[in-house]
Amino acid sequence: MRNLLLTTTAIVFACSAAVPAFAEYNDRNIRVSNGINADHPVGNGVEAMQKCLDEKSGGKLKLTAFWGGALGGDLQATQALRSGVQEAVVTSSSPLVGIVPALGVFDLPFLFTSNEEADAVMDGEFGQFLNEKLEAAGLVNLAYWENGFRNLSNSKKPVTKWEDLEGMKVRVMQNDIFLDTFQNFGANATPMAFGEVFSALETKAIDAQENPYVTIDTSKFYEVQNYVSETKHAYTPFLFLFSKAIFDTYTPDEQSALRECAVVGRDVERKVIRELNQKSLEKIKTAGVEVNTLSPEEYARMLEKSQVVYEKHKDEIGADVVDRVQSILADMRKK
Ligand code: TF8
Repeated sequence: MRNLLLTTTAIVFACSAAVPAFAEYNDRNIRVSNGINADHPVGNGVEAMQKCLDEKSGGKLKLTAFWGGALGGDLQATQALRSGVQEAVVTSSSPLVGIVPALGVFDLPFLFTSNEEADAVMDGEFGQFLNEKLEAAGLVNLAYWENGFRNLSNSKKPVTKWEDLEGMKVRVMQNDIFLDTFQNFGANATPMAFGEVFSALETKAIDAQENPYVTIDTSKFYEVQNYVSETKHAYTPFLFLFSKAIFDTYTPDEQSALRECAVVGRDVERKVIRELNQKSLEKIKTAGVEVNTLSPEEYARMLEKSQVVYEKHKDEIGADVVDRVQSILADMRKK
């Protein structure tokens, strides 16, 4: 009898050493809020992320998405994460500079010149470096998704050079770098939460706003704007943020499933948004909006004109942060 007991114990021990402990998943309802609408590619990303979570957790980790700012704007939702009352948000980095000043690096005008540069910076050690700053502020960034290169729309006239912005009432995000960028071009820049933009354009309280083609399409700005100028003056990322207070209560399996699946969602979202970009542009044109690009000369003049914005904001972003991204980009451009 005693021998049998010993043998059984030995077998149990042997098994537990060889087989990893059973993955541990609890039922979790994860609210993810967004300012954009469900037909934006973030919707495809969330769907892909859910599929991945279903496979890993056997349906226990559930995302519930809220669109169109239903749980508040980017900043409000992010504060709800920090105080642990909401799980997740897909937000632009720009409204969060009051929380993590280093994020302002992405607001610097004309920083990135291609998707490849943006992806390499976000997905590499620089993105990780910023993630550590976010964590210290109570925010776990699961992955960088794409918002994209921003273009200017307005109801007044084609913008082909920075001087055309003189006196134009342009809505900017609640962010001093964007404010200065447009003021520096002579515009009358007005910070405003995203949720108010459509009606402000419709009532002509403002003339202009700037966002990627896909947002101009899915948020229906093209219905209340006459001109779009492809300025590509900034590439702003989306962050898939999780409340650190809540994340810390999850099991290691749940945490790694969320991290891995956010990357799966990211890849789908980026693929869809890059395909949609061209279709959104066609849709905007078909709706009767006049679209123009900038000549290389005028693009260079805008870039040149914007250098003061770099100087003015470098210290508040963190000189080390700005130098670091610029040296990564310089290395990439050499190749
Ligand atoms: C902006 C941003 C927004 C996004 C969206 C609310 O212009 O680009 O479009 O953050 O998710 O405020």
